[in-house]
Order: sequence, then C-alpha cells, then structure tokens
Amino acid sequence: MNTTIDSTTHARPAHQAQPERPSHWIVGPGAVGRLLAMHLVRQVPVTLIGRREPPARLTLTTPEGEQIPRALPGATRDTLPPTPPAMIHLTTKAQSAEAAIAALKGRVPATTPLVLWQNGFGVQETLTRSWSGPVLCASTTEGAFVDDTPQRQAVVHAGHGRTVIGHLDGTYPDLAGWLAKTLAAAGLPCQAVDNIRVRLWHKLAVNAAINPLVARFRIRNGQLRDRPFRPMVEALVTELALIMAAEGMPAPTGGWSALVWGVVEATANNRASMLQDVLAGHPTEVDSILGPLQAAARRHAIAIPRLDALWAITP
Ligand code: KPL
Repeated sequence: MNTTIDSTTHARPAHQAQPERPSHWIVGPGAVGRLLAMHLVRQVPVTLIGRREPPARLTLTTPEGEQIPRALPGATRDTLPPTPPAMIHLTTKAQSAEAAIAALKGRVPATTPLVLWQNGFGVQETLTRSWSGPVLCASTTEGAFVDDTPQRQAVVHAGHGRTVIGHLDGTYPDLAGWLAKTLAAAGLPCQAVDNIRVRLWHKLAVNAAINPLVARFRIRNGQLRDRPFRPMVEALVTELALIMAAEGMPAPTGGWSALVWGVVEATANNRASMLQDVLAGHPTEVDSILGPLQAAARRHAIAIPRLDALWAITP
C-alpha cells in the first residue's frame, strides 16, 4: 500500500487518513522553491531540501512590500525526514532536475507524486516516462528572486502571477485538482488543466523571446519594448511562430506577438530568471529553453538564424 497518495484514484491525499501528515518536500531552495515553501507551509507540513542545509528561517517580501519572516523545516539529501512525503516538488534548475531525482531514488516510495516546476521542455517528458509515480508539470508566471545578505535569507515575490498544473497526458486530474486547490488556498492562484503540454510550449516561446535577450544585454524585461530591442523580439517571435505551427501547437488567442508583449508588460520591472543566473554567475537554462525549439526546427527543416545566433552567444 502506498504510504503517500492513493495511486489508483488520487481522489484524496492519503495524509488526510493518517495521524501524522506527510509533508510536501520541495527540492531546490532557489527562488521558486522558496516562494512555494513560504506559501505552502501555511497549509501543509513542508520540508525544503537542498544540496546544502537550506536556511532555517526565511523572509518573504510580498509584492506589496510586506516582510514576513517564517521558520522553515529544512534538510539535505543526507538528512531526509523519516516520514515519506505526500508529494515532491522539484524546483531545481532544469539541468539539475534529473540528478536531484536520481539522488532520491530508493529513499522515497517509487509511487510518490512528483511536481516539476522547471522552465523549458525536456526533463518533463523524461521524468514523466521514467518515474513510476504520477508526474505533474507546473507552469507559473509568479515572479520571484532570491535576496540573501549576510544578515538574512530572503525571497522577494516580485509580482503576482498564476500557475497551471497538469499531467503531460492529461491524466491524474484529481491529483492536479487537489494540488491546485492547496496552492490557491496557500495564496498562489492555480488551476488544474488538461493541456499542460500546450501551456509549457507557450511558456517556452515566451521564455525564448525574452530570457536570452535580457540576459545578453543585462536589461529588465520592460526595456525590450524600446529600441534597439523591440525589433529583435519581433524577429524571434516570427521564428518561434513557425516552429509552433510546425509542431501543431495552437496559437494563443491574439497571436504569439501579443502573448510575448503581454508578458513583457506584466513583468516589465522583473529581472528574468536567466539574467538573475548570469548576474549570479550560475549556469543558465538556455539549453532547456532553446534546445527543444532548435530540435523541432531541425525536424521540420525550418531555418531559425536568429534563435541559433542567440543560443551561440548566451552563457
Ligand atoms: O518566466 C520568466 C522568467 O524570468 O524566467 C519570464 C516570463 C520571462 C518573466 O521574467
């Protein structure tokens, strides 16, 4: 019998029937992991897991400027809690996701539900096929960044967004619905969807049009609206629209250009995740974002000179 969530129906988290409530493990204490932990901990037991011991106390700065300090149970892969989790949220960078899951294999029930929060599209397909339990994918427009000083460890919730959750094959709707409700109750608006693959590809297009450019020129998202960047974005959108059409991805209402400019507008003040990585000297997610797009373009014999050139110069 699965000790986490009933793997046959997923109608109800098993922890409701257990005296000791298994926690949500959040693996990857970066901006998204911290944001998730600081919200979820108000609703369910949470353990934040890192390669090194995560900070025991974090401060959340809300988009309205409020400072909320909270204690947060943390662990490393060597000090995992003895009670198996209800669910594991994987919030590492895309390039670290598979190694993080490999490190947990054999140490949690193989049927434990996974939720993947990575940008790009690659690890979602791989882990959905290789993990025995249900794998949900999340796509979020919540804006957040880590803001650590020697005095305090913090996550800044830079802008409100929305999250959608679902299984790549549209299965496990009850599990996705339950998680969406839990996240919404914790203050992160969320919806369970049956077309997460399309949502992830739409986000991929948005990330490809914004992230490498802002990382290359070290600018905030909103600066893309001005010259000389605006025509660069438009040229990328033209190539992206060709790839999406060839892949059979439905265009968003209003078209690709409107989708990208809508996100630029809504996140004008943000430093995109790829720029944050470049500024912190961390590896970027460029391969996970541009890689699947380039592979699709090659499959359909579509020339994408602008995306190719951007990939070549992005760290
Ligand atoms: O998802 C983002 C990111 O920073 O990775 C965008 C939408 C570009 C917002 O900054």
